[in-house]
Amino acid sequence: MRVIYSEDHKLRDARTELHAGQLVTPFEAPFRAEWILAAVKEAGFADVVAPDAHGLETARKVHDPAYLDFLATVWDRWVAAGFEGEAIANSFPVRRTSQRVPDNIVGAIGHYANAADTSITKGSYEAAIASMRCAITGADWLNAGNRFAFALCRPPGHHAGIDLFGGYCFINNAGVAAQRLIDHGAKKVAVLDVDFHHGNGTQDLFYYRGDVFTASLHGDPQFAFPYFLGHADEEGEGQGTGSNRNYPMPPHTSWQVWSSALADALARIRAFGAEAIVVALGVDTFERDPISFFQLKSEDFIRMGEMISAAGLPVVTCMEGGYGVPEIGLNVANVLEGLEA
Ligand code: Q9C
Ligand code: ZN
Repeated sequence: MRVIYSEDHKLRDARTELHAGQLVTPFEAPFRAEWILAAVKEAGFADVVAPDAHGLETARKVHDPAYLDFLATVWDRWVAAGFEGEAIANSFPVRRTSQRVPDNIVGAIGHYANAADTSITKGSYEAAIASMRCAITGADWLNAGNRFAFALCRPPGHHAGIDLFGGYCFINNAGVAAQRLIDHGAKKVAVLDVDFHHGNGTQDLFYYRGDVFTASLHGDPQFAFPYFLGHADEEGEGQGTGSNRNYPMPPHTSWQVWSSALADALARIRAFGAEAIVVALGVDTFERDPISFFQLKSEDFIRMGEMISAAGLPVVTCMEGGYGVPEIGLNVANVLEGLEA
């Protein structure tokens, strides 16, 4: 298992998250990657490397280039407008409104936001680029003929859509990794999203494409973020018809129920003919995650890795969510151990 990690994740260190009507210290914070890295090393995964210095070529194939330009410049534009706080979207193009991009930075940030929970700060873009580079470097480890890589991505990516940020995500790292595998000759790949939250961004990237199968296991959007996508009847459209599968599950879902959804997703990934799996790994399915409502226990994450491994395909795992509690590190290490078992 090669592990790819960049210190530059620390450049993403916001002071504020709009949560429950207050500006709180963000759940998605630098300690997460530090705890995960320490636990992964402690578990014996010692092959830790820095990512290669990739540009935006791959990201431009899954994101709107104008959106990537926005991410690169939003902080400077916010500061130039004279604002002193962190950049938070508060006005949105919703039903029956124009979808043109406003010149004003407050309008532009609303246009590109799918939630107001993700304050943009100095360094957020640079950290998102470093995170994306981890994912690409992980994909390239598979392209070189290896079976397993773990991209310790931070900030996470699976809520970032074609031209949308939010849910703590800016660039869709798992989506970029999938594109990288395709660009290096894979005809079909799968993104398997086991984060507690629906992978709405990844679904958006590939919804009309037949070369990337997307499956997401998550809290039912009737009860959980991202609320507006993730239902079981979203199956892909056009060329992508049948290439998206959602497994929404209710509060208190335990391993017994969750793992049967995983088995179904893995069977469909095999039937699709995927040559590799990109796992969007959130460990916010853990029973004591502070913002989620599933009941997985630490030992369940070993079984999760074993089940994914039994599909027999190369796997690049990209870090997504998992918050607050010390067990996030152990739970990630357990997935990696299960994969290699
Ligand atoms: N303020 C990931 O796990 N906010 N993102 C929900 C807490 C959004 C989670 C309520 C949660 C996003 C990558
Ligand atoms: Zn999550």
